[in-house]
Amino acid sequence: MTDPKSRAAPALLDGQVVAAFGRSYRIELADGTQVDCATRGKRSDIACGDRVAFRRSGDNSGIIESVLPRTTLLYRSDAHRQKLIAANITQAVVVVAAEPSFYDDLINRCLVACEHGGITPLIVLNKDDLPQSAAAWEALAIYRTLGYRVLRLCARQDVAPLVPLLADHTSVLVGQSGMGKSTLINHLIPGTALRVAETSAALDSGRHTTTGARLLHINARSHLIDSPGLQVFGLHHISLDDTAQAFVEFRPWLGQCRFRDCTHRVEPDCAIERASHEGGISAPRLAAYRALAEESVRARTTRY
Ligand SMILES: Nc1nc2c(ncn2[C@@H]2O[C@H](COP(=O)(O)OP(=O)(O)O)[C@@H](O)[C@H]2O)c(=O)[nH]1
Ligand SMILES: [Mg+2]
Ligand SMILES: [Zn+2]
Repeated sequence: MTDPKSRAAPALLDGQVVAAFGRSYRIELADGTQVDCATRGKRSDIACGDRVAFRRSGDNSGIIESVLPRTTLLYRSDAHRQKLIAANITQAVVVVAAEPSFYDDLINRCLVACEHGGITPLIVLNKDDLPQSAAAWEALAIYRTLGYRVLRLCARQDVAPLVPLLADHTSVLVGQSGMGKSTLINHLIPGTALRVAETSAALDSGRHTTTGARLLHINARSHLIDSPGLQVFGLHHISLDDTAQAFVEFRPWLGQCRFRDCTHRVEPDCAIERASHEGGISAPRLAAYRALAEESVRARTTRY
């Protein structure tokens, strides 16, 4: 007699995605065992950091059956698709450097994504050994004024200033390629040996590096996710209202415009516009909001 149970599907197991490369995922179980998993069909809405239920299909392989509810999700989207960056993170470390030069646009987008997603942002100016760093630090004053934490350090020499800020967090490192994210991780978690300095040829041609995201353990309670370099950060999934809310210095004035559905771009008697004239909102931040608002309005009037 065959035991009916021997033909039953393998047990459902819980694990966390610790590496996401295309549609391949490495899942870690609570005991530290790792299993390489695929998804059913063309499902690709799984991010590094996700907790999943999976079944083994072989010694070291498995199939993901479902994604467990997330506490947070950091993702970007353009008109056509969304790209998950990391899940279940509590903090996003936005890494910038004086060389190659960084874009305020990307910082603002990261801040909006964090505010919207309930993720604590932290800005790190890396490569503080470079002479151009002093000017870069000044350029970041605007974010310090808003109350964001901004740290300066030299990943190659000393990552100690960052260590206490990572305690008890699952942090994702985000930023343009070449800012030193992999260098930071290699120094924070010795033995990691992430590839440093992806070839600039790949960057120049505008292609994304194919490297996926990886989750690494600093200790039992603190974890880091290295994400591939971000050159673009579309926020099509965030509504106009939510975008305005995500600009923290707008909050005291929201709801005081003449029109209830004011988009703070062109409308008369706009409280945000007034606040910018009176100095409560800086010109670059208002411009950053308006650029995002234009994109949002365009995305909603173009249907596909
Ligand atoms: N001068 C200087 N260069 C650094 C520092 N940290 C990283 N780099 C260099 O910046 C380049 C990009 O580093 P990488 O870690 O690959 O950046 P990622 O693309 O953000 O992961 C490499 O050539 C690193 O050696 C630093 O603190 N000072
Ligand atoms: Mg890297
Ligand atoms: Zn307004």
